[in-house]
Amino acid sequence: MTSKVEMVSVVIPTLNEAGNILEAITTIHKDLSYPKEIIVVDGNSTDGTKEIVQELGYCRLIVEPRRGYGLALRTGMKNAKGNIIIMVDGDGTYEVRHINRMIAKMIEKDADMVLATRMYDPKKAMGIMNFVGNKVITFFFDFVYSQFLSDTQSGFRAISHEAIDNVELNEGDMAFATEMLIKFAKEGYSMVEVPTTYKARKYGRPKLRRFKSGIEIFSTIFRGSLDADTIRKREAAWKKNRVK
Ligand SMILES: Nc1nc2c(ncn2[C@@H]2O[C@H](COP(=O)(O)OP(=O)(O)O)[C@@H](O)[C@H]2O)c(=O)[nH]1
Ligand SMILES: [Mg+2]
Repeated sequence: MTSKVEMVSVVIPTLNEAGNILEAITTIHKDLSYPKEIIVVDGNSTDGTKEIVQELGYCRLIVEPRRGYGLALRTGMKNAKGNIIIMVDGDGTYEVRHINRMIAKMIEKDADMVLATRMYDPKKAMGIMNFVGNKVITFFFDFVYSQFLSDTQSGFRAISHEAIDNVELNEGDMAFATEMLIKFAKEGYSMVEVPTTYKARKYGRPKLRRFKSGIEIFSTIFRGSLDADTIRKREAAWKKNRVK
């Protein structure tokens, strides 16, 4: 439940995003209309990302030399002071202006998490492989945990700090985003989506290794489904649908 905004902590993981990070941060700084802090968790980039962030003066830079998207976000979230945490990539692919609308939705729905879904983007900037992989993962996740999300792999989320502190997150890489959804679903936390647009990367290369991450994500979903409570809930949902 998130009924009011005290402060928003924007956590941005970066690994060699020198050509992308400035626009993302300056847009957030200018557009986000709540008290805020911007935390960049950098994986010791070698292309000048850290220097760009430092020069701005108003961002907090944390260097997390250990590899992994999940580890970077976990470190950033541990250091966040706001009651609402925004996680968003520093690669310029997400429309960061939409943070305001995500927070508005969070308050309106009293939600624990708002995800920005890219599935209604008319421009369809997501590559076909990522789109299909995401759809399959999302279908599987929704089925197992009785949810109705359309984009489980969205890395753009507004999250209640209290809720995130209440779940244990262990994944170090891309499966972190899915582990978070699983733990939230199990706690009965509410997750809603708002549509956003998606842009192709202008600079640098994605760090996503599709095959490795795909295996890790499926294994996270599968392992998470093995406890008695999740099986019982799945059975109940299945029976309810069958009666209809
Ligand atoms: N600190 C840190 N950031 C990372 C690491 N891997 C990826 N990132 C950042 O996490 C975000 C998402 O990664 P990206 O390569 O765009 O993955 P994709 O969007 O799934 O293709 C980007 O801002 C990356 O710079 C890492 O090991 N450490
Ligand atoms: Mg990306």
